[in-house]
Amino acid sequence: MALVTHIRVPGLIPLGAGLCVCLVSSLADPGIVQAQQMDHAHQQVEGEIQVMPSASMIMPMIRNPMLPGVRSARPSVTEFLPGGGIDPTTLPMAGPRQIVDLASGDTLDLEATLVRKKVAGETFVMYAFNRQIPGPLIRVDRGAEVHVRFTNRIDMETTVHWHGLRLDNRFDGVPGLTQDPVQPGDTFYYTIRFPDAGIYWYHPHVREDIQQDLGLYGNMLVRPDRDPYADFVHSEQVVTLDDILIEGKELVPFGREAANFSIMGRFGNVLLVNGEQSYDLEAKTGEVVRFYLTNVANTRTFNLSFGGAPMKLVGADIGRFEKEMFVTSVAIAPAQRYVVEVMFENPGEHAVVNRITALNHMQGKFFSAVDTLGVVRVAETRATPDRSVAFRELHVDEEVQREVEPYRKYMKAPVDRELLLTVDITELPVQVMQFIAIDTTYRSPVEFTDVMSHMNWLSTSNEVRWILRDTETGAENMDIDWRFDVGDVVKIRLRNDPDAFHPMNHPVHLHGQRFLVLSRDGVPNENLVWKDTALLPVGATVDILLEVTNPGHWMLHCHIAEHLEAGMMMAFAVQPGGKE
Ligand SMILES: [Cu+2]
Repeated sequence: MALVTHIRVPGLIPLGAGLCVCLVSSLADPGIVQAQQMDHAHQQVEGEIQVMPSASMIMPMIRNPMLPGVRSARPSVTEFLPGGGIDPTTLPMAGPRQIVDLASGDTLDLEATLVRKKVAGETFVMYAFNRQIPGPLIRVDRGAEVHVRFTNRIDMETTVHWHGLRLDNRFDGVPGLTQDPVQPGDTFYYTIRFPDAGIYWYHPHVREDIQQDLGLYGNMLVRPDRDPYADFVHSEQVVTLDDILIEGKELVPFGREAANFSIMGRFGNVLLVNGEQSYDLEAKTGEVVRFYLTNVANTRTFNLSFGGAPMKLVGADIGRFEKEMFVTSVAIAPAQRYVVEVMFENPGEHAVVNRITALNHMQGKFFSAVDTLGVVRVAETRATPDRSVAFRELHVDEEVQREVEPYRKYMKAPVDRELLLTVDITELPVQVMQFIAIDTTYRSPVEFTDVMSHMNWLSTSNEVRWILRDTETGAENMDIDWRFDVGDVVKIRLRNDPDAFHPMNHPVHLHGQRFLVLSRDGVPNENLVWKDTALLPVGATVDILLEVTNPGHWMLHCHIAEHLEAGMMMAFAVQPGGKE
């Protein structure tokens, strides 16, 4: 049975400097940055492209405001950093991620603990699963069912959410919906199953703005039954993308009672790959590396490339694309996963970069910026066997095509439900409110960085309420009452209100099921892939098709940690035994 067909392409898409994010992103994710909107940004960039060496140079000082009249303003929350009252020198240093291969029926002991970790020359108290940042990489075969004996040894209550898995509802890790939070010292037994091959991740579902940001995240790699693509690559790398916010010699404190940085989310100024400030990979000439990429950052969307090495986009959140595509870079919003294959044709150093278009809200100017995340050092030695012929082919996954075929007819079907994504902001200092009002004149489809850090820092979930609104009933967030039956296919329209007081992109995540992105702004998606997180740029309308397969009570929420804390979530109920 031939699952893979081959399309020979005459040459690779030319790769050059000065790429615009619009091309890249529209290729990378049907639910991502809208091309026409990015054109606006692009025009403004022309003639004033700046290359900046680091994220920290883009971000102004947070607690040293430029805006007159608000210099003494502070967030309406008390400050929180972990490990209060503990002598940090008694804490173990976090180590690198270990690989754990689990067979069906196995049990993993997982512990969330306080650790110390050195970042940018300073040592901070952070959190870790099994003293590792990222947490253990769990590798299983598709169809496996494993147990996790989870113990909470941090100074906050917590849970573990198994992101992207269609598992039993009671193990989904959502406090107040599927379980009680796990108190410090307590243990919770999770049973997790893996019906779909792909790259997944786990993280707490309590105060993600703190716990996930400080190291509580790890990947799960689910092997397919049979991998017709295994012979197309030489090696595989599982990579997390993250950032952390340091000012002076300390982490910028979090809000104890509620999250700070509620408007745009907490952007870090030090970028982290697999928990480290610099990523180093050795490769051979001609080596084809498959990268499993996960964005674990609170709010930052990355736009990644590998020093001009040709890159093929092959998979996303839950499995493979129908068709492989050559891309110049891949844009990844928080919680999203992408799988890319990169061929390192030439010896030498290839910089791993995050190339973004940013908006200076103070000046209303768009600019380009490039951050280096690490380097791939390609040795003169040639990789064997030669995989260059297979790499230049674009493969079609007939299994995925067969699976999504019945859903194509919904492209033109009427919309069943609609959510408007918007915001309500009150009671910030008047100067800040005025600034935000003016600032909204300049809209960035995707905020790739934070150039209004001080005002962002001041905003907490006491003043900012991010909203999902059911446009039919007017109900908002947890007041929305959606009920489905197993077997339903639901077309949901997501509209990101461009006229909100401060519009922002939102990665919308749905628990326990999978969906297809059918169209963006009315343009049908010709290359479907199963997903659990779709990025909604400002002003975008994205139609998703929810395949309802898994009974229980499930969350739909924005995966910007601070937007979630500021209310941007709802739950929906799925009754078992419905239509098939
Ligand atoms: Cu959001």
